[in-house]
Order: sequence, then C-alpha cells, then structure tokens
Amino acid sequence: MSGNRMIYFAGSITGGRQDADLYFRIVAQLKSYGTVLTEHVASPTVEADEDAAGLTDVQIHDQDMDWLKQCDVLVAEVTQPSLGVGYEIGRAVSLNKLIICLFRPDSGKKISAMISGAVGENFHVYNYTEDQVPDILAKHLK
Ligand code: 6K6
Repeated sequence: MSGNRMIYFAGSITGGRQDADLYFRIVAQLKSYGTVLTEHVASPTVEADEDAAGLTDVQIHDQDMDWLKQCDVLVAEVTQPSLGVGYEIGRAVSLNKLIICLFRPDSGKKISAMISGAVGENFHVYNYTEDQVPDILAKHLK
C-alpha cells in the first residue's frame, strides 16, 4: 500500500537554498512511505538541473500542478519562506489534500500566520527539530 502513496515534497528553491541538505534527508525518509514526485526540490545541484531541464516557467508550473493533483499528501518544509511553497500549500488546500507543514523555530524565523493559522483536520503544522521528523512522518504516513 505505502508503495502506491504519492507524496509531493515542497521546499524553497528561488526563495533560498540554505536548507537543501535538510530537504534531502527528509525526502530520503519520505521514500520509505511512497513515491516522492518532486525529488528535484532536494537536489544539491538544483540550479544546474534547472538549466539542464530547459523548461519554461509555464511547463514547470503545469507539471507541478499535475503532480499536486496526483498526490495523496503534501509535505512542505516551510522554514525558509518561499512564494512557490506558499502557493503550492494554498492550491493543495483547495484540492483537499492531506498537508503536513514542518517549521523549525530554532531557525530564528517566524512562520506566517496564513500557514500556522490554517490548521484543521487535514492541515497539520509542526514546530520541530530534525530528530522529530521520523515520528512526525510515521504518525501520518504509517
Ligand atoms: C528544477 C530542477 C530541475 O528543473 C527545475 C526547474 N524549477 C522548478 N521545477 C519544479 N518545481 C519548481 C521549480 N521551481 C520551483 N518549483 C516548485 O516551487 C517546487 O515544487 C517547490 O516546492 C516550490 C519552490 O518555490 P520557489 O518560489 O522557492 O522557487
């Protein structure tokens, strides 16, 4: 069953890549729960990948929206603010997807009230440290 689960991982790209290593480690854990549709978000060479992919912005947007529609769950690392990630979260709400947002308070950053205030039955926001990731993912995905 878990092999069929489609997971959309969202993390900052244009917004800043300072957490890219952490995204990679989260995606590695997510792979044990299903297919991660958006592995490129965790790529250490995302800029070179972008150039190589040669996609237009419209193609990127439309592909990501297709994946978002296909997915069963959106996992978003939201510590590094990103317009794209915020947009994906809003679209996922409209699609009634299960949403798990991960925010690290020890970053010194503040999470937008539009994310922390959106909590509901299918919308979860965790203030976390990295050692808690396995338990958070297991709670929702096991
Ligand atoms: C990257 C690697 C290969 O090709 C690329 C082209 N760029 C993007 N490809 C796919 N998704 C993208 C790209 N740029 C942004 N996104 C989506 O927006 C991802 O799903 C991220 O979760 C989110 C990041 O938004 P920004 O505003 O930080 O870029």
